[in-house]
Amino acid sequence: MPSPASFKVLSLIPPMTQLNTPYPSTAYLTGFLRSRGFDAGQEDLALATVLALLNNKGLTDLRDTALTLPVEERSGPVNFFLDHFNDYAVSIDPVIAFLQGRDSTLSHRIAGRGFLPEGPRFAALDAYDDDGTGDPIGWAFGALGQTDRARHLATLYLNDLADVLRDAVDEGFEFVRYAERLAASQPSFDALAEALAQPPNLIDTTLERLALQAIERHQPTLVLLSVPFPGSVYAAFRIAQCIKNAHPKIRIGLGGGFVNTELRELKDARVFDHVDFVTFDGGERPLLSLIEHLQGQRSLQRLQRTFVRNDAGQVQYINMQEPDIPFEEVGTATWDGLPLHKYLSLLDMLNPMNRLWSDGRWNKLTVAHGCYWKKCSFCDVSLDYISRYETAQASTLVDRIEQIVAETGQTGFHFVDEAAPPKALKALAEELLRRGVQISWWGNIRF
Ligand code: B12
Ligand code: SF4
Repeated sequence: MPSPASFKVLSLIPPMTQLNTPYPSTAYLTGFLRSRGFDAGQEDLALATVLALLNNKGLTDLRDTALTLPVEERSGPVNFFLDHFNDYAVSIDPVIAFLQGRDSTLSHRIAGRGFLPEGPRFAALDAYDDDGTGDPIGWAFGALGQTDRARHLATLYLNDLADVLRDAVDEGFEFVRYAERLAASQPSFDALAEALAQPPNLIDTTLERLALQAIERHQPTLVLLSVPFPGSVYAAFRIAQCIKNAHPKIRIGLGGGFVNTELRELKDARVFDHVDFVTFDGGERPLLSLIEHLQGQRSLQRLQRTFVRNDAGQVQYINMQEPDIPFEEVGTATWDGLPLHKYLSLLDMLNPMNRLWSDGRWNKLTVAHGCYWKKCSFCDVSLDYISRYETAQASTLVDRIEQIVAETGQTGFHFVDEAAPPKALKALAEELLRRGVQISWWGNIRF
């Protein structure tokens, strides 16, 4: 076993994933490492970046950037923002507080439609028939659904600002993905390398500042960058780049759903200009071995599912067979260190099912590891996160649930299994009933 002493791990969520609740990988890795006695911390740089851009000072910087654009290159959203800048400047901090659940009575003013500047995104409301009432969204919210109505309007307002960031700063910016095109279905590292060689824009400098502040706070030996989606790859590399420049001794690992799916044939050594290790699949086993290695207790050749750049400058895959950490023993995810009261409950689409994606701070948890079904013809069922189906006892799961509720004070759970496993869910439901644990939960089934 690696000695936990003086080894500090910092797990980071790069922009963008989602804004209403943290993506769970750092919570899983941090909970696991702490269960093994390590000093582990985590930060959500996706939320932090958005909050740093969307406040009075951030919008002033955005206006200054937008004003540098030649007049003929300013898009509709940019012109609207510049024309109504003062309305944005006074409303942004209250709107963020409202969406964070800190100022609920603001809903009256927002829903009254006199408070927010209504940019191009509000045109979507014209698509609905108001039946002569003058209220095009009355059908969705009725007379009393004022908080939800205000949340929807505030979301349109933020979407207008996201469009300004896209048009004035970076064409790849969106709230749930960032520069996705640079990583999605890219045959090579060229597009990313080229983008990373560009001078940093307003979003990059904000992200870099926040990343370096996180490093100062945590003083890590090892940084783990988790990239679940193509829309968080570019920012992960920007973070790695600035950490390497400022703190060349810090080791950096890259992993997560995108890596597990898209980087299995990794050949381009330039990736290792920015990160030191790329690992696949369930992070627990590779991470323990990696830490042992960095502490001088394990040779490089005895790592699991890890790509490195060897002394000859070539990409080398190392995978010494060793059993994975069973799902029963991965510990309980922890949200400690993440600013749970700062997430934004957005109401993007007027569809009761879709609102679950972006509204509310759900605790994310897996009921099992892998997929119980493994029969879809289009699916690569050889991947570990699908093929290795492992359950935990219902009592272990409910222990985890109780611990998470005690830690976060919140009782909503999103079960993020690839495909919700009916048998395990039934056992879980029975154990919840037996203990009288009151939670709300939802998950995804696959047709
Ligand atoms: C639940 C889920 C969703 C949900 C919730 C998303 C969310 N924001 O939380 C919904 C349905 C909304 C969704 C949407 C999308 N998803 Co999705 N989703 C999943 C799913 C099934 C589980 C994710 C999860 O929470 N896992 C639990 C966590 C704890 O696991 P994990 O992140 O993999 O972390 C573990 C390891 O990877 C590793 N690890 C992670 N980071 C690191 C870092 C280091 C350094 C190390 C050592 C290890 C490590 O350790 C962790 C613990 O073992 C995965 C498939 C899967 N089974 O993983 C797809 C998956 C992540 N999604 C995927 C995609 C593409 C998307 C979308 C982009 C689809 C789209 N085109 O819109 C969107 C993006 C949405 C967004 N911006 O939030 C892909 C990503 C891979 C790829 N092709 O790039 C996956 C892998 C599915 C697939 N095979 O296609 N998704
Ligand atoms: S349910 Fe999902 S993970 Fe399971 S086999 Fe089908 S596509 Fe693959």
